[in-house]
Amino acid sequence: MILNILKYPDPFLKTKATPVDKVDDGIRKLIDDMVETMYVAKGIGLASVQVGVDKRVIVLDVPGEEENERVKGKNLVALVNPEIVSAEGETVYEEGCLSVPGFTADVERASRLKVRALDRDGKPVEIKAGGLFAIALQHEIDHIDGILFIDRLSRLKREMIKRKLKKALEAEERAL
Ligand code: QAP
Ligand code: CO
Repeated sequence: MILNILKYPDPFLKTKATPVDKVDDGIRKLIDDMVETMYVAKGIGLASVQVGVDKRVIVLDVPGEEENERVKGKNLVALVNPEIVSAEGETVYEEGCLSVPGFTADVERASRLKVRALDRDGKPVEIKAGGLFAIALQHEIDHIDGILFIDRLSRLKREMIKRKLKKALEAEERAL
């Protein structure tokens, strides 16, 4: 089932989501729906808060280094209750977000990290990440803490993007 993706400035995007206490069939259905929604929207990551669900679940499908050898679904990861246990280094990447459509901005993040989580069977997993995968993990974990990439920009840049987004939204409403 394809889910509706909430767009900024929807106040639900500020939700600090609740941990999942049991990975059951309901959570697995949520994961499947989120994956389907992410692919339809042509995203590389999606968090439960973006589809209006107050649970700590993220899905990612970040292209590998060897683009040519990539098989669809090969890089698919679904994590429940993800936690960053260590982070090091610094990197800057021009990020976008399905909840902030049409906008990108440079965001500074850690370049390498270790994440602990539960997989779709409720089994504990530990992931070591670098490159774009590490950036995407931090972006999605931010979402389940109610943080958008625009919240990590300088005040000036953030206000500029917010103003443009509001204008685009008003133009959309006028067209209806
Ligand atoms: C998060 O972002 C991310 O504006 C995933 O018009 C971002 O999938 C991880 C998208 C950067 C790592 C680096 C955005 C699609 C998709 C748009 C996305 C748009 C269409 C964003
Ligand atoms: Co996002």
